[in-house]
Amino acid sequence: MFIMKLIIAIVQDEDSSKLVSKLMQDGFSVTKLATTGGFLKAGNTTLLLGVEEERMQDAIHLIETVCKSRKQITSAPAALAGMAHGEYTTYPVEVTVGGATMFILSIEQFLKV
Ligand code: 2BA
Repeated sequence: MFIMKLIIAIVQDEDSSKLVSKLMQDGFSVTKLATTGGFLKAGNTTLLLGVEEERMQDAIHLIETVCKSRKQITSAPAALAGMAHGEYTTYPVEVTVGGATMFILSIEQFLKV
């Protein structure tokens, strides 16, 4: 019986098509979810990959290769003194985007019925 892992990978939308294509080419099964980051409040992509343990490092390496980390200026909300309750302005902040945030879980059971 195969030991399987679940990789939950949060990636940038612009990296997702290329990444899914490469994963599929390499024989991985992928589910792609449209998600939203809590900080930037912008769309990102969450991929679910159920992989055999022995292929897990291959999948992680592919994700690392395709998803490049880069800096981005964005605006963050800020409440200033004198503004009415619920009113916000924004200020520019530099954030690192790209790369991938991965959670790796052990799969207790993998069933297709
Ligand atoms: P967001 O929450 O939109 O965050 C986008 C990027 O903004 C983050 O990149 C990080 O560089 C920056 N950032 C996030 N929170 C911040 C804060 N409080 N102050 C300053 N900068 C902040 P990543 O760390 O690469 O995360 C990319 C996306 O991955 C996140 O989008 C979120 O959707 C997800 N994510 C990251 N860590 C997570 C976690 N521990 N649990 C669940 N989702 C996570």
